[in-house]
Amino acid sequence: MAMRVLLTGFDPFEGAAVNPSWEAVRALDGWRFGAGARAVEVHARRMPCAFGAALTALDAALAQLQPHCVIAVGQAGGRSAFTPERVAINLDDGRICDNAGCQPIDQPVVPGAPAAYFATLPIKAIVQAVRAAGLPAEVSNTAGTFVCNHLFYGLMHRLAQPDAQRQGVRGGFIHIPYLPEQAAHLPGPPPAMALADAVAALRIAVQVSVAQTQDLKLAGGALH
Ligand code: PCA
Repeated sequence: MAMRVLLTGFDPFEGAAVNPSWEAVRALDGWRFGAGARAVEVHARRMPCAFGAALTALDAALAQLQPHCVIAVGQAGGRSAFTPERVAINLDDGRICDNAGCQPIDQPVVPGAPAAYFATLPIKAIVQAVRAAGLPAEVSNTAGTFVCNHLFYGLMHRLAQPDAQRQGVRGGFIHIPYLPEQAAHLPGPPPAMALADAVAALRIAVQVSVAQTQDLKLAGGALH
């Protein structure tokens, strides 16, 4: 029985034609590596960029695949690196409307649930391994307050429930930069990461996540 890894990416949003997160995770759909007890199979699923609907799609993917590890991925336009997120907060505060036209302001993702959850992926080990491959990576200490944080929080809340805990299911979220073809048409222009590089970094994140349950004690903080 192979270990199953669920990767999620998002629909394009804010008028964009593509979302690098879906382009990157779908490139790894069906990827298998390792053998015997160490066999791993990767499944990619596309999430709507909408509050609520994203968690409905996540629930369907979790129920169908029963994954051992979940890595959700989203676009963070303007970032210059592959950024595993440290913390999900119990807050929806949309700067813009989601794809369903909703813009919740200061609402909890899950009423009455904890203020925050930490990712349970080895985020510093991922950053170190991605850098060792020659690609820019750093820990991020905020996933924002839009649909990415919403999905990340919803995921970690589900994984904090006793059945997921008993099974040792781990999860987290990684934000990735714009694709060069997006940045080319934006004022600035903002930093970008080629799709092949995002896919290579994600491949490393999957391999490190299944191989390592303990994170490394490396500095990954920020002053502000
Ligand atoms: N990025 C947005 C939502 C979907 C995505 O790819 C975010 O960072 O919240």
